[in-house]
Amino acid sequence: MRVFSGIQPSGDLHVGNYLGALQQFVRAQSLDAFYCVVDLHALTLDVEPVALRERTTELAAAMVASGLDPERCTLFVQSHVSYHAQLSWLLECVAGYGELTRMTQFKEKSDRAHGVRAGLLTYPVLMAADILLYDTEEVPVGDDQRQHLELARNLAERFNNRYGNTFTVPRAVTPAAAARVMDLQQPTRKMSKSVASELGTIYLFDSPEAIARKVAKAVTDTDGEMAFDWERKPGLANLLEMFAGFTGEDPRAIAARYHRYGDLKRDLTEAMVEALAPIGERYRALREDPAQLASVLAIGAARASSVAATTYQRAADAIGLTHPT
Ligand code: AQP
Repeated sequence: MRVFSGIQPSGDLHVGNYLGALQQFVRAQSLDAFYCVVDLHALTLDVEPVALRERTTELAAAMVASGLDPERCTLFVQSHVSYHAQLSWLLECVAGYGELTRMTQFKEKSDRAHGVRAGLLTYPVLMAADILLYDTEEVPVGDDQRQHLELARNLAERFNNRYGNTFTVPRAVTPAAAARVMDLQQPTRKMSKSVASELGTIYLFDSPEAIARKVAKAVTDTDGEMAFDWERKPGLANLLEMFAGFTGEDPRAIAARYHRYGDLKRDLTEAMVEALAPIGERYRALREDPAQLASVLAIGAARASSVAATTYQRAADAIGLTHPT
């Protein structure tokens, strides 16, 4: 099964990224899985060059620390493989302006940005190129990326219909629990890297004390009824889903075991700390050997390039581009 997915170096990783994406990446890793630090995507928002470089390395280290084994899967940085930007242009000439302006993430992020960059509008097309370059069948993602996956499918089908069978049509795979982790202070808003919400976001490398404090202060409700109900009790449902994401249990079964919110919060903190502490330790060790990480990424880029070159050439030929002779 060919698998591809990526994460933007747009800020510190949080438990939403871990449960929605990273944990799935680790489960799906094989010699046929490609995982990518999508640094070009991070340029759609305001970011300092020094910070982008630093975050790119940090994110690659965090992906390895979370359990990705570069011997068992291909891990690389998007901009190290030039075919991503090249295929993106071909697909931009297949995508419609209207369908891009209708993307929910574009609407939300352009409302927040000061001066909207054209890349913010076209980045779902680059994401489609990322995926289609690897003849991807499955894309493990959080629920917020479903709409972008639908666009990738539509572009693949449109291209195939117009220019002949070129791309595999991919499908999104989301986890059973915690596919959309919400902000702990505003449980109707997605936990996000690029929106500052200190108390509402649990970062992958938060200390056990910080995790305990944030979970203890998480907004719930006042009736004290223990029930898994996103409509009536979004704060509690969010905690139960996170608990389920970390333990593999069903959120309803967890709710049935508890009577008091405080007990649930205490045990959720324990489950999180138990899962995240070893990741933090591995991360700190990896950061001490930047040369080793750079070599892993160079091997990954070479492997990814050889696959991407074939697909790109197929697409370029199909659309009518010529070769130098
Ligand atoms: N809150 C979340 N719950 C579950 N999954 C989530 N993901 C992101 N937020 C949550 C998943 O993490 C992966 C990383 O995607 P990305 O780096 O492209 O960022 P994003 O989807 O735009 O979300 P972020 O982390 O909040 O970043 P910003 O703030 O930069 O937009 C994806 O698989 C995503 O679904």
